[in-house]
Amino acid sequence: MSNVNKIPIWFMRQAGRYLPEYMKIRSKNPDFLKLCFNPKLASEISLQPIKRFDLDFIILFSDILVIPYALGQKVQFLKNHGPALSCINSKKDLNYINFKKCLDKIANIFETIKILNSKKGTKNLIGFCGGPFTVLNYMIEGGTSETHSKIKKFVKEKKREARDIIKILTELSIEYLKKQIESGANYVQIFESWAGLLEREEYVDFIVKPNMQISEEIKKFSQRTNIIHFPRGSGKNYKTFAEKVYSDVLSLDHSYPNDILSLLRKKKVAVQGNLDPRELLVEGKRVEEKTREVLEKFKNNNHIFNLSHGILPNTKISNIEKVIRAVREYETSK
Ligand code: 1CP
Repeated sequence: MSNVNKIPIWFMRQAGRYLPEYMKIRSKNPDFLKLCFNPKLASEISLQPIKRFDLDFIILFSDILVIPYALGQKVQFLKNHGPALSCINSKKDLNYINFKKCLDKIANIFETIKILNSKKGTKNLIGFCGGPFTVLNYMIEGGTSETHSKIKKFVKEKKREARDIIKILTELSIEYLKKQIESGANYVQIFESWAGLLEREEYVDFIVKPNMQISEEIKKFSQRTNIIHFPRGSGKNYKTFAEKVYSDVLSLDHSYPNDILSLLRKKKVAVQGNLDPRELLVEGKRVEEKTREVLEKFKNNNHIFNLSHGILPNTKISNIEKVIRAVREYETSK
């Protein structure tokens, strides 16, 4: 048995709509992007779940869609609808000049990180961006999509255009993460939430290669920064990803092949995950049992406890508390 001391815990989307203290600020700030660019409020929101639950990681309050905004695309968050982006079909539809100008547009985010860095104490501070393909997905779909038909068609029929935009997104994301690290983030997570849409050579071209480039450049820039990758829905491709892309931590959902755990041990990559967020909606003791199942599954790996995707808006706070208690009890029982 590995030496289970403290199992670090945080929750994807830990700052958000399930928290009344978030809703209080949100109700007075109807423009979501403006809220992301308000360092005082954004840092306060980032710290809300830490104050309530004493979690081990603070995550920057922002969104992956600030990158299309920085590139000049129109990005809005509509009430009860989610993101809405203006239509683009090629690199030419983005009238950006250079990366410096793009990052200047979202520079307030770095101020938020600086505030968090001054208040983080012994906690870790996570900066983040979307994976290039995931950001491209929203740029082409124009928002949330059930079928993802536009992006699938785009990568098949307009491969060159797709490659061109992915190249811009990859390079801009690298510069964006570097600035977050300079401002105080000691972890960065790359949310490749729609990795599962691609297979075979498209997975290699649009998921593996851009994420490899991000890891290489970030490690060159800062050895001590920990990189978390989350290629959600990768299924059997999780192994290809783990073999090719450098990670300090790999976040797993439920699609991963079992033999990845020994591969990650060999490569000294920690596992992050993977309680299903839907379990947090269920009453009773089930959530504690499910938490223990996750802890048992990963007990031989270095493990950061988390979910397999973000907290859902109607999650009960008491269930989050049950999960945290179950993790802490598990530690002391070892
Ligand atoms: O209405 C509201 O108050 C906004 C809800 C909300 C919040 C709280 C959105 C809209 N984004 C966020 C914050 C956010 N988003 C964070 C920081 C807070 C934290 O984690 O505690 C992070 C890391 C994200 C990342 C993000 N945004 C992802 C990747 C993770 C994932 O969920 O797969 C994606 C895909 C987005 C896009 C996005 N932002 C918001 C919505 C509704 C969506 C679309 C999601 C979808 O397509 O289903």
